[in-house]
Amino acid sequence: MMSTDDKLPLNRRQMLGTSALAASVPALGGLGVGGIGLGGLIGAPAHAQETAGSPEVAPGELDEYYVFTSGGHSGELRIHGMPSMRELIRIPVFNRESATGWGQTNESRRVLTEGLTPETREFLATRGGVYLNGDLHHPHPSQTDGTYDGRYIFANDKANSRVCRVRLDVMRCDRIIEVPNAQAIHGLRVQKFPRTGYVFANGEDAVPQPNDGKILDDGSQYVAIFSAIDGDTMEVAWQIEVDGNLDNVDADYQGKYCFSTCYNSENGLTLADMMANDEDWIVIFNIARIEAAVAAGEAEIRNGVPVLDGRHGSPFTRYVPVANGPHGINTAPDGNHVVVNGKLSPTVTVFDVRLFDDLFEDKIQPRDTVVAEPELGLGPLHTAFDGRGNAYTTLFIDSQVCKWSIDDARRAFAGEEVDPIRQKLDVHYQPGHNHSSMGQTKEADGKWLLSLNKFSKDRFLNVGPLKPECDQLIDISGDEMRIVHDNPTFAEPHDATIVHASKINPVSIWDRADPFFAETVRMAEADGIDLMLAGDVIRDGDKVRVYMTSAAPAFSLDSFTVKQGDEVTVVVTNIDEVEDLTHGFAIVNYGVNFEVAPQATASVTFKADKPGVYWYYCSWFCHAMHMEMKGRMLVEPASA
Ligand code: K7E
Ligand code: CUA
Repeated sequence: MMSTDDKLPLNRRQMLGTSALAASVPALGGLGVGGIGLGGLIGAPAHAQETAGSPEVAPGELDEYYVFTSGGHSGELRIHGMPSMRELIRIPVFNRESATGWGQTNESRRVLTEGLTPETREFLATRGGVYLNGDLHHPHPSQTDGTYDGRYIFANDKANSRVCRVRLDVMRCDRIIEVPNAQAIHGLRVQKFPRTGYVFANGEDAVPQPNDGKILDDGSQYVAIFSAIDGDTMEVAWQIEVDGNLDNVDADYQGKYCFSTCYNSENGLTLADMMANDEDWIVIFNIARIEAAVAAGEAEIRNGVPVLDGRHGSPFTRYVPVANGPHGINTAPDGNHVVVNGKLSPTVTVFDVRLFDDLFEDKIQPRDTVVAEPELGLGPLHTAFDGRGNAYTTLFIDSQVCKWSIDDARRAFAGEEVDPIRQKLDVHYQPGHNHSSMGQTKEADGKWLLSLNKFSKDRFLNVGPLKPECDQLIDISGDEMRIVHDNPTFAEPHDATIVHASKINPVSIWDRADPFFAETVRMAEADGIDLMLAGDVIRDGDKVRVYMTSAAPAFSLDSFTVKQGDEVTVVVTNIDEVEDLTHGFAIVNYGVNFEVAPQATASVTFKADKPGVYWYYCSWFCHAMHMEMKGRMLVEPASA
């Protein structure tokens, strides 16, 4: 077998080497706790701190921040409270979820299917109609003028090339679209200014265009696609073809540029090929030029989407070389600096967005936009900011967070004798993303840092071969970083957004006019049913619609009768108006369960193909008589 090292330039091997990356995985313990000696900077101060940060939130007290955490290949979105790090709720998105019926109710299936391409719908027809998996990495709330506006949160699905939108008023996903032409939507960030606006989404993997059956075993004929999705309509506004591939993305605070990392400028199809070159690049997108070209009709319409060619030489893009294998890309809250994390290089590369105008006018060379390139340690993946000029970069291989000064890094780059590194702190273990409170907005407040560590190893009771990840809360309010809390998380938070609670204002009771179940309300109206008073069975050929209300502790129907072979739709409306009084509807041995929150309507459609008596019951504990909240579905045999 060919060693990848043989293909790497010597300097890259010395800096890190693929062997070091590979070796780090089995050798985590050795690299994790002690760290690699670097000038006495390593290690959390063991003594008590004078700084204020405590993770304790007393019983009955509320957290100061919402943390929107990705569920990775669990496919869901989660909300934690910070600083307690208590898990508050899970919002199903790309997954199938048992407690809420996500993926089973008609309302959720509408969300899961209506944004799919016709080809995908056909593909799923024999697979239950919906995807059962997803890989949600990057949850990012909508912004207005550089800070959160409380409307939506957007996220990617790497596994099935989708982008979702979750409403922050009801904390429910209301729209999922499949992004055509692109494959494996990975990096996702939102337009910060003037508002969101665009949701920027990277198609990580290059494929033949169109991907209609030609294999083309030469990667140079594959093309990766960058997409801008309109966050209001959830339609793809435009796409642009790039050279190489696309990993992570971020946007500026001026509304002019967004930028992505590329770790496979080689268009390689194997690990060795992807790492072959000494350098990869970031690609910068000029939003105004792209919009003008789309408006002028210069784009090719491909699968319904305007697509422009942004490969080398295009007026829409600029490619800036950086060391091999960059990963995260993060805009600082100062509005000017963009940090590209080296991954395979121990450096991060800092760009100044104020130089991008000159770059696009060809007044300067691509590398002239680099203003700093500090060497921080092994495996820099992502960077967060405190709003006081400091950056915090995760070092995957060193199992550390490195705090450094952007200003000092600039001075060092300009030739001054100054060390930009302020502190290195061991984390446990192998951090990916990290996040600071409000740190992806111009309101970064520098209080908390969350390190999302990929391995927990010995930090928790052993639960067998499959172990949780480990999220660590770090107080960054003082001069020194200090770990104050560990919490395990299930597979696999990649990314998170920490939002001050004042920005988020969810409702407690559904509005009866909510569009989420409007289609079901329309169906009832067509049947002449008032859902708030319903207790009806409507037969329409072999389709049967069963309408009932739930009010603790009873459904309005004690039983209903259908015939074997009928297509049955059960519609439940929760007429309780009490906060937190959610009911559920489960049919025993029929594989049905869903949740109906106060004033909501939810429905499910299934084939009544088994005759007999089947009890249905309320599955969300709602009342002292919750156990008695039930009834019978009577399925008469077809022969009767
Ligand atoms: Cu670094 Cu998908 Cu954001 Cu994971 S990516 S770590
Ligand atoms: Cu209604 Cu339990």
